[in-house]
Amino acid sequence: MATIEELSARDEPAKIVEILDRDGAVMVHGFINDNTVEAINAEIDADMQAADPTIEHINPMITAFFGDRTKHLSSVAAISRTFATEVLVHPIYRAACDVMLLPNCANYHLNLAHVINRGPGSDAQMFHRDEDVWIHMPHPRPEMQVASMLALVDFTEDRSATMIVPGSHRWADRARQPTPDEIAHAVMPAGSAVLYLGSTIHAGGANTTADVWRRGGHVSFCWGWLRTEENNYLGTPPEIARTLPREVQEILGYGVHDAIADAGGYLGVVRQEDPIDLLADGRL
Ligand SMILES: O=C(O)CCC(=O)C(=O)O
Ligand SMILES: [Fe+2]
Repeated sequence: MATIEELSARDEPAKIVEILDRDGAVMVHGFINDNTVEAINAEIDADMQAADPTIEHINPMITAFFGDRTKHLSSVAAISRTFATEVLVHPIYRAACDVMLLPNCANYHLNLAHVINRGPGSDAQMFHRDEDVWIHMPHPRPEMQVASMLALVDFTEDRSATMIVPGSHRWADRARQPTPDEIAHAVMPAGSAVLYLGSTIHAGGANTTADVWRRGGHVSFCWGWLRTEENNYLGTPPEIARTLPREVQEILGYGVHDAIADAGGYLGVVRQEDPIDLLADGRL
């Protein structure tokens, strides 16, 4: 069976990013500490209890992708301040995005931040590449997305640990499907994270337990000039964004994307000004 290389959050970020680039995935133990895990879980608990797994029937595409036994929380930055301030701007995400994304943008931003709670009886998800949401981009293409699953409970094989196919980011044949021996299971304790690239094949695993849910933070970033999967300005509106630190506002996409050659112009202005400045002085 394939494996994902395991490092620690105390390792050199450059080493973590090197493995991510080489294998398309890397596991980082101790990505957040126990107190942070506990705080996030406490802050999202009420919303998670209230979430209805069958609500996804509203959008058949979502149900097909996640199944009907998964509870979702979207726009987690608007629900959990700890998640917003300690996860979204985590230095290891920054290190990975600096290397993988910055060559093609002036800055990167959050693509989405969900908590995915896969319930007992969930079937394994279909294998996919997260970057395929941008279907209009031809291949081959540079890496446009850094993604991750952050364990908010222990991830075990029978409890939907994410399945990842190391090396698949480099497969020339985009239609190739993984064989069982090419699939690794991201088994890891709460607080660890598995980082993977937008081009890496993966899927949520089956939950074969009788009664144990699997809470995982799905967090991804993309080029700052690319339309994001989740509308983060509406998901975390100015009323909430203005209470968050500037670097969180920036990662949510509130700042402008400054012009760089060949990779997007001066994007995201409001009344020709940087919305971050408008937020700071109360004009937004
Ligand atoms: O829940 C998981 O482990 C993976 C989820 C996933 O791949 C996705 O939402 O794109
Ligand atoms: Fe995915």
